[in-house]
Amino acid sequence: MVQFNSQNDEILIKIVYYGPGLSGKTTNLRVLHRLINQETHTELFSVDTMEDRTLFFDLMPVQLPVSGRTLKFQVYTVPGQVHYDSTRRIILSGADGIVFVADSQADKMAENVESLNNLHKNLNANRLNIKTIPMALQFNKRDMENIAALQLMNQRLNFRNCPNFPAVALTGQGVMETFRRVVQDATSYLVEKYHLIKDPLEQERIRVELDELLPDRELKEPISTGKKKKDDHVTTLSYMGNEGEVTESEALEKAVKAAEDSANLVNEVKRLNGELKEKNEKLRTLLEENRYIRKFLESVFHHAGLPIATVSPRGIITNWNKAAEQAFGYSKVDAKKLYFSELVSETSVLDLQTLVSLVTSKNQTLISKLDMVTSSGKSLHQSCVLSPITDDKGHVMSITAILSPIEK
Ligand SMILES: Nc1nc2c(ncn2[C@@H]2O[C@H](COP(=O)(O)OP(=O)(O)OP(=O)(O)O)[C@@H](O)[C@H]2O)c(=O)[nH]1
Ligand SMILES: [Mg+2]
Repeated sequence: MVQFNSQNDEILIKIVYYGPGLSGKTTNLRVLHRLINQETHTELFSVDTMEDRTLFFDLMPVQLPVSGRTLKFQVYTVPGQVHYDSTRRIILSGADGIVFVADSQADKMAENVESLNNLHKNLNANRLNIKTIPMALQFNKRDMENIAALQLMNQRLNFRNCPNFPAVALTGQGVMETFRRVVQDATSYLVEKYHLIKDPLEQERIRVELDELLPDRELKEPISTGKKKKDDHVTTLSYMGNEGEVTESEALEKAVKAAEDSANLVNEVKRLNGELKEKNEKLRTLLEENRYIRKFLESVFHHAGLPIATVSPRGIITNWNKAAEQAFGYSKVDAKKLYFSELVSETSVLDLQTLVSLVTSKNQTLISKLDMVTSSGKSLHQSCVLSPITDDKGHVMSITAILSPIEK
């Protein structure tokens, strides 16, 4: 189902894990989820299972940034149980790459062969060709007793010389190798088929980058068996219908689409969360800088050699520095109970009112001489610089008065 989005250089590729029941398909995805999740924070979705068996499918979106593009892989498993054939057929639709997970136990050979035939039939039903579709074989459960020799497995199952990997999915062995190979093969197949990238050097770069993005890694601890989904943070999509409805093609198609949509949505939300975190970080830095600037200005204000007051548009003193305390004899607390005009002698009050209304209406700095009085009634002749402090819209919020003594 390869899809391109030329606007943001996205290529969407669908990989399907196929194979008989209990061969280890879901286990492969759970391992990949743990190994890949560290960088890409993808989610693994599972549609509710009966006794841990896949009822619908598991879905894991993997997003890899490669050579300035985004390669988005939707990785699915099908249910292996024989009677879920229509589910398998629908999930195979539009597949760009297949991993066939075979069970290595000798007595499972017949089931492997049957499942491979079933894959052939369902690919045909989707107009896909088992002889050409990019495909890897995984011979899983190599840790078990009574397993078939690899040579025999190849003879019986590897009908077209596919790349093949022995694996113990439970411990992670062989899981990444298989996935990397099918990702590489599906990507190059699509790149060539649709002439997505013409430059062979860039094609080679993509191969190298994909290898780097999907390196071999040890699983820190083996995947647990039994009731497992809890410890791996798998998002379980519950299925509420009954058996009859499950096999309805339409219902299945809708479910596949809905799961894809919700998987993409979850990833988008994660991305947005990441962006939000970054913005919060920037905001925190800005606030910190702001706090620093504020402290600096406060210190300049309080320790300035000249008396400085800030005055509200109604004329009440709102701030009062140390030099003002010394010159006028009012503490900061007392000064903040006064109108600025109360510090001005009767002869200058009218001058002050005119000055304040001019500063406020014209939004300008003005200088004037004022006769002022201290708390003890002593006259002070002051030069007064009145400047407006405005908000973002240019409205005057406050006025600063910087005073300096002058000879009369
Ligand atoms: N010993 C051993 N057990 C494994 C290995 N891989 C998977 N299993 C176990 O095999 C059982 C089935 O594994 P799943 O991954 O659920 O198999 P599946 O192919 O998804 O099965 P369905 O969903 O029913 O088709 C689980 O109990 C796994 O723990 C392995 O490499 N070795
Ligand atoms: Mg399964």
